[in-house]
Parts: sequence; C-alpha cells; structure tokens
Amino acid sequence: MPKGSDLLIAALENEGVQRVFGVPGEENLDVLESLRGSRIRLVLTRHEQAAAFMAATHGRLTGRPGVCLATLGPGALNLATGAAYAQLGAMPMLMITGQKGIMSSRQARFQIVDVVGAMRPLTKMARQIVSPATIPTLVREAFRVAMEERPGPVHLELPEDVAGEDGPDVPLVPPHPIEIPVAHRAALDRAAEMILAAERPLVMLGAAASRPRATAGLAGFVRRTRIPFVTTQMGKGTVPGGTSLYMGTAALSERDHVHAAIERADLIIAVGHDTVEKPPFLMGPGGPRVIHVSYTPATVEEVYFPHAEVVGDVGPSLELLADRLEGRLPRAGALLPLRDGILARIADRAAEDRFPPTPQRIVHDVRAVVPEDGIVALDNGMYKIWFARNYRTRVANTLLLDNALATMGAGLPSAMAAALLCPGRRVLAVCGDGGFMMNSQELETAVRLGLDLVVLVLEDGAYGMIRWKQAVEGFADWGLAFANPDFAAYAASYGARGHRVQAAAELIPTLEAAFHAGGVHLVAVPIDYSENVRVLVDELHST
Ligand SMILES: Cc1ncc(C[n+]2csc(CCOP(=O)(O)OP(=O)(O)O)c2C)c(N)n1
Ligand SMILES: [Mg+2]
Repeated sequence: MPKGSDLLIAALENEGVQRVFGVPGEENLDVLESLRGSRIRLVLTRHEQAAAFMAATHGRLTGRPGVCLATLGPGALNLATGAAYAQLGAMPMLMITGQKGIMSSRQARFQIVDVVGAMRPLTKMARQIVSPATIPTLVREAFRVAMEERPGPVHLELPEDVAGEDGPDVPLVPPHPIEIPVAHRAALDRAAEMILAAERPLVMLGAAASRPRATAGLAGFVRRTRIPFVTTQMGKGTVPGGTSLYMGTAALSERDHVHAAIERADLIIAVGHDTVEKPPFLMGPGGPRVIHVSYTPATVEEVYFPHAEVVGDVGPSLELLADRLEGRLPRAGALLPLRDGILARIADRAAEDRFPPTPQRIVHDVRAVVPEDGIVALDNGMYKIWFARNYRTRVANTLLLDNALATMGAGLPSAMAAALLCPGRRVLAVCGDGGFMMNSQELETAVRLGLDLVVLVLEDGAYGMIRWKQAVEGFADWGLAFANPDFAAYAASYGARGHRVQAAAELIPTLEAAFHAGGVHLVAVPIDYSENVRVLVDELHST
C-alpha cells in the first residue's frame, strides 16, 4: 500500500513535474523519501523565497506549474512573497508545505501557524490534505486551477501523519488537453468595425500577451494588419518578426516619448493588458477608444475601462480578427511617422563613454552581448525603468521583469530558473546592489547546480529608486545609502567568478568573456544615476 507521500509524488509525476524547488523540514521527510525514489529532481535552495521565485518563473516560461516545497510555519511563510509574485504576475505554481500531524497533537502548538489561512488571499486555491485517498484528485485539481486563465499559485498542505499513512492504491487522474474557447463572433465583428473606422489605430501588448501559447497568433495579427504596436513592461518582446512596427515600451504611465503615439491614437487595441501592471497609459474622458483583447474580461479601473472586449483564446481570436481586417486598413500605419523620433530620443546617449556608465550605456552594452534568444532577468530597482524603455526585444519572454508585485530579490532566482530551463541560451540576471543582497545566498545554489549564468550587479551604494523618488518629491537626500561587500570577492567565496568593471569600455568584454567561459559569474559595475533626474524628470517634463 502506498503512503500519502508516495501518492503525492506519483501524482506530481503524472503531471509531468521534473523538478521540485525547496527547503525541506522534518515534516517533509516522508515526501523527501518518496522523492528519492522518483524521477523528480530536488533543487535545494538556501531560502524558501528563492524556491518560490524559481517555481513561479518555471510556470511563467512553460505555462505549466512550477513546484516548490517547504516545511510548516516559518518555511511556509517564507513562500508568501513568492505566492504574491505568482498571483500578481499570473504565473502557475504549486506550493507544497508540511504540517504537524492532525490526528494527534504531541507537540502542542509548537511551530503551528494557520498556513492554509495565510495562503488563501495569496493564491487561487489553498487546501489541507486530510487523507491519502484524496491526493490524486486534489493534485489534479490544483494543477487545473493553477493553469486555468488567469494562471496563478495554488497551495497544498500535507500534514506529516497523512504523508506517512498508508492509503488505498487510488488511481491517478490523467490530465487531458484543454482548449480555451475563442471569442464570440459578435465580439469579433464589433471590434473589426471599430478598427476599420479608426483613423490612427495602435496595438498595445500587455502582460498576458507574453503567455507562451499566445506568441504565434499575436505575431500574425501584427504582421497581417500592419498596425504599429507599443508594449507594456511585461508585454515586451512578444512579436517576433514585427519589429519594424514597434513604437516603444510604456515604462511610465504618462509623458514618456512613447506617449506621443499613445496620445495621438484614436483607438487602442489592448492585447492581454492586465491591470496589475503599473498603468502604461491613463484612460480618461475624451481619450482614445479602447478594445480589450484577452483571455479574461477587463477589470474596470479608474484608469482602464475599455469600450469593447474580445474575450477568448488570444492567438486564435486574433487570427479571426485579422481575417476580418487584412487588406482593408489603408490607415493602419497612420502613427508610424512618429516611430523614428520616439526611438531616436530613447537611444540618446547610449554610447557615451563616461565612467561610471549611465543606465542607457549599460542597457546598450547588455544588448550587445545578449543574442536575440538570450534571457535577461531583472530584479527591482531604478534600472528596471531604463531596461523597459531602452532594451529592444525580438523574442517573447527574453526580458523577464516583474511590473506586478515588483518585489526586490527575484532577479537572481528567476534567472536561475531560466538557466535551468534553457541550457545553451545566454542568461543574465541584472540586479541592484540592494535587491541582489536580498537573495544573494542563491549564488551557492547556482554554483552547485552547475549553471551557466552571469549576474550583473549595478552599484550605487543605495536604494536608488527610492532615493530618486525622494529627490523628485523634493525631500532631503536622507536615509537610503549603504555600504557594499566587495562583490567580486563575495562571488569568489561561493566558488563563482567575480569581476569588477573599472572603465566604460570594459563592460562588453567582461560580460562577453564571462558568457564565453561558462559557469557562474558576477560582474559588478558602478552606475551613474544622475541621468534619472536629467531624463526622466527634466527632459520628459519639458517636452
Ligand atoms: C522586497 C521589497 N522591498 C522594498 C521595495 C521598495 N523598493 C523598490 S526599488 C527599491 C530600491 C532598490 O535598490 P537597488 O536594488 O539597489 O536598485 P537601485 O534602484 O539602487 O538601482 C526599494 C527599496 C520593494 N519593491 N521590494
Ligand atoms: Mg542600488
């Protein structure tokens, strides 16, 4: 007779799970033993938060839930930020946590926290498993819920006595493919009519446009209609082959160069926009009309209240919409004359030689060493705005950033998950000196896993983004600076290789050599953030 933990692991294998990320505790020992005898690999991390970020990123990149494991109480609570990251970011993920036995109480309340209760508001589903017999169906249901649009995290708590208890040999529930319905014909007709009548149409690609399943239909729509597009931060890189129609990325909500196009548009086709993102533009009375195209209806917000909706599987629905529009849009490119001006202003000063380098120069140099299919994973800090605006992408999910929870600490773990999933592609984590230190212990995990990974740490000796906001809002410069370890030596102490960039011309060759050598590298470079005020405040507000 299989015990509960055997049933759990068999159910995970049934879902095609290949890796479980986590930090086990004594309440997970049965699960660990069942894992030992399975085909699933345990990826041990040095903090549960990193395990959750890695599992969520696995879900983001594959569309199938990443799985993470932690013990009860303290371990489970360390998953909470990762749960919120996956919830806001719509990343499918399964969290499994241990618990004291539920049939007796031999340790009274030691370490007991209501984890299911704590996870409920952060997940799509949070359940305690109370008998081995229910495990096959509960696991199948958890995967179904995690993957269903809008995807997100689910949580199962497995108490140690249920894990160790023998249960009946209940059959597993085989997963089957599920197609998402395409949009209703009436909705497609209505949207087509609005697009045919538009004088200056614009496509905007949002976060849900980056789902792995959406890419092909989306690229076809842009190519067949020839309507130019902008992206949100999380919608970057979703139109392979359509780059001559790219007009920019909205990293700010208003007044950026890209808003010249957004404000002139009379119709915006917002594909996959998810209002968890910082608004790419602010709807108001008298602004452009908006058609929302996505898997799920638009949530109505003060700044987003579309006039029409096309709800259904995005790729096939867009194909049907393109059938109604192709060859019938003489004004499709009305906004294109703005393109060169916008892109030229964004590229301004990207090749400047000053040291420490500007954010523009760093973005430019990173692009030069990362091939089209290479993956850059960002942590959260001031540089995220610069990468979102200035880093051009041509392949979906090649700039992984979090404009939803926008948590610090996810840059390195998400890059590690990408490196695990995509061996052979160049993967770069870009972190501030603040965010990097929030999960820097995972350098050990990266070295132990034998990953090929480069980590670029941008040093300004401060929580720069907050310091910038402090200055913009007219506060005194106070309370946000810190000292750093010697990052090159720090990396070396983990068995990684550390490098320090000491001249502007060194960044490209240092990154290139690190990628070429393989293994884990940390490249520390100081950054000159005076550009934050010069460009993002003075220049934008004077135009
Ligand atoms: C976990 C977490 N804590 C605090 C914040 C608020 N916050 C946003 S950016 C930032 C500063 C980031 O500093 P750093 O990583 O050094 O990047 P920099 O802006 O200096 O380039 C802070 C504190 C956050 N987003 N996430
Ligand atoms: Mg910093």
